Amino acid sequence: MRRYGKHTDEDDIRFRPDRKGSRPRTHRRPAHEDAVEGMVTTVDRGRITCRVGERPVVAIKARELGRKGVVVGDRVALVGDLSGDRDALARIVRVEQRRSALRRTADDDDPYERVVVANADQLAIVTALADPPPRPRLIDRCLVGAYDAGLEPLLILTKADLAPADTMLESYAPLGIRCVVTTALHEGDAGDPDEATRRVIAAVRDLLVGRATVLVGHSGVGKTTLVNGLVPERRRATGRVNEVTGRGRHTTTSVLALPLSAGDGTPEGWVIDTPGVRSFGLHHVDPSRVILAFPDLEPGTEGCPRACGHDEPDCALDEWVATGHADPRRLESLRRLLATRERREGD
Ligand SMILES: Nc1nc2c(ncn2[C@@H]2O[C@H](COP(=O)(O)OP(=O)(O)O)[C@@H](O)[C@H]2O)c(=O)[nH]1
Ligand SMILES: [Mg+2]
Ligand SMILES: [Zn+2]
Repeated sequence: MRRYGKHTDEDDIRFRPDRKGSRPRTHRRPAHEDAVEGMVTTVDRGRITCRVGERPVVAIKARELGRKGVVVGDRVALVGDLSGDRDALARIVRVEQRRSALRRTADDDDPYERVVVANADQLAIVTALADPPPRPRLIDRCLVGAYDAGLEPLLILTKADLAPADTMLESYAPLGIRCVVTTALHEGDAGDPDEATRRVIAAVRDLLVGRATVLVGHSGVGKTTLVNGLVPERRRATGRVNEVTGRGRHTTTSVLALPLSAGDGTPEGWVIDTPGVRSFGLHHVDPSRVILAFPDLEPGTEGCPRACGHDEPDCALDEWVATGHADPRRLESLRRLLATRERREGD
């Protein structure tokens, strides 16, 4: 199968960490009974930062992991120096089985797919209403990517202070995606946010609590600004970066997971900032998985010819909606999403 052909790294995980004492082990592996669990929050070349309890711990992959990839969101087992002190270095001895994997290829012709984030629950597609203008095709492609990865999509429309959200909201209504509109957020807002900002942030936060959410979207749409509003500790860190670089703008260069704190240090979910994407390659997507996101249409595909692309004259879905089984706008949306795989970004 194509999707696992080249990169088998995440399929050779042999055991799970639960049920202490009764876990099956391979003979080759050391036991690492004292290993502690952590979650990968960022990867900078070979250095992997994990959150262990409330501490960030820097680690490298143990040799025994071989070429297995470690990405943000991975649950790992660590040994070694877990103090989190400067210069302390831990080793990752195990990567647990992934619950989900958000994949993308650079473009549709590129068979090399990378896992961007592991174990996320939700994909937040962040789109500015203006500056930069919305790019519906990119949104559609991200939606297909989310459905394929089994992540629940969420649409975040930013910069409503610059343009109205109505048209965008209408166009995505048939898909039944949850949407939230944010307005007048500003990067580097010093001090306490005003009441209006607090309300906007609280509305977004409500949709993120209890889950791990990846933010994707074109550069400049306001992802990092939003993350900073959600995770105030991050805003302070960003401020320091700006002082060092002397730049007015902080540009995100790598994937970074931040805990949505409950105030007492326990994470109430994760928000994962990513660098801007210009495209979202869908080389790996199987249309039959996209249809699973349309439970109202899916049963109608039973009458389809084999390997139906659902855009051909004898597709059974036309009949399905004509006989009132589903809203025709839903079929239109499905077809638009499926067609987005064939068209190039920016067409
Ligand atoms: N007018 C307006 N500008 C915003 C808003 N949110 C973010 N911005 C600005 O948009 C620019 C890009 O924001 P940034 O968070 O770095 O975008 P990212 O590349 O998606 O992370 C910054 O100059 C922000 O101040 C908003 O709600 N309204
Ligand atoms: Mg950013
Ligand atoms: Zn069909």
